[in-house]
Amino acid sequence: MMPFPSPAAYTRPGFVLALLLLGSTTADAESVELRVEIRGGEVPRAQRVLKVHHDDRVRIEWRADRATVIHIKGYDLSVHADPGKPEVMEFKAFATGRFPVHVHDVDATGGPVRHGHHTRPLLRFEVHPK
Ligand SMILES: [Cu+2]
Repeated sequence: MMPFPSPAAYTRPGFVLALLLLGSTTADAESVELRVEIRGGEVPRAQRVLKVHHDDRVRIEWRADRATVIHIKGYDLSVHADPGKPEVMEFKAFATGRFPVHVHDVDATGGPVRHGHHTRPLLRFEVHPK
């Protein structure tokens, strides 16, 4: 069972509650629901590492305050979130390791601008062995 953080633990001035962890234990893998809110291209410092376990079923809801492409490097997953339109990634944590998550601004065609990989990662997605 993943710990269920109290909302107060994640409250920071200027940020709405941005991360919610919901765990449900089964015999094998857990389902992990994460909710991440990006403001001004950042998440609060306390949320810059997302930890799950190998083979977990992961659902991440991304919210952003401007048009943003969110990209988990290594897993090669990306979504395009617009303000007021959260986007969801659902996948199995098939590979262990530490994966940077980048955000990209969106160009006129709606595609990602390349420069995102030259900036600091938004956060790191960690998949730990069981
Ligand atoms: Cu990227």
